[in-house]
Amino acid sequence: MKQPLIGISGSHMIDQGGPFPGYKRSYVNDDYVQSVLEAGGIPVIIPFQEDEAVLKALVERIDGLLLSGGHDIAPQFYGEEPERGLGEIWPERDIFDMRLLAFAKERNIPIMGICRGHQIINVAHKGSLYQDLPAFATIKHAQSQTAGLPTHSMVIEKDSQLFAMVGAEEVMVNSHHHQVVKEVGEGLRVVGRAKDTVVEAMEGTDYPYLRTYQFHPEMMRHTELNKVIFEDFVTAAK
Ligand SMILES: [Mn+2]
Repeated sequence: MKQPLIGISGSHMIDQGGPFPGYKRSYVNDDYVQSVLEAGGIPVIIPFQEDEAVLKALVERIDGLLLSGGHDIAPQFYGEEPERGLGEIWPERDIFDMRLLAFAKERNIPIMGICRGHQIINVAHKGSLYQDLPAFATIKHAQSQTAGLPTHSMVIEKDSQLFAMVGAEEVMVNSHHHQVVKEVGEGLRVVGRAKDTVVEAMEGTDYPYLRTYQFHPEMMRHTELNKVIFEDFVTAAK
């Protein structure tokens, strides 16, 4: 069967030193690329840019969309003022990701969101976020060590697609976030939570394939969880 083309939303990196300080580069973390490859897909980086017609034409050529991690979401997109704990924002990328999401949904292609991607999908579905870890989040969600190391548990809803994939009610995940889903967006349901109730995974309820993860399965390469999540997504995109 044809290998599906998986578009991965890109970010910018600004050179801090070297021959071109301040120079802008388009990129995604290599773990996204490798995880898609290992699952049998053909990864393609979708560079950040603001031409809507080009984005639409690009999404018409892919078989699945992966919204990747990055900056905090600008709170203006869910009707809030910035709070002190908000991190760096990039509203133009929020718009870029929301356009990719809208064009992908027009085509009914499989969509997966990771970390910031999970959050932007919630906001695009009229949900909201805690701008910084709320008081009830007592588990360490910014693990500040080895990116792929699973450090906290996630409890999975038994009637979910995630449970069907993982085959267990509990699994260990890594954690690199300080924003958290607050109100769950329309057409989404929570299917995985940390034991402090922080939302770690969601699924679309009225869309063929929409999965979101607050943790970073792409960084957990060589784990069974990485394999099942990416194989499920790439297979759905075939
Ligand atoms: Mn977490």
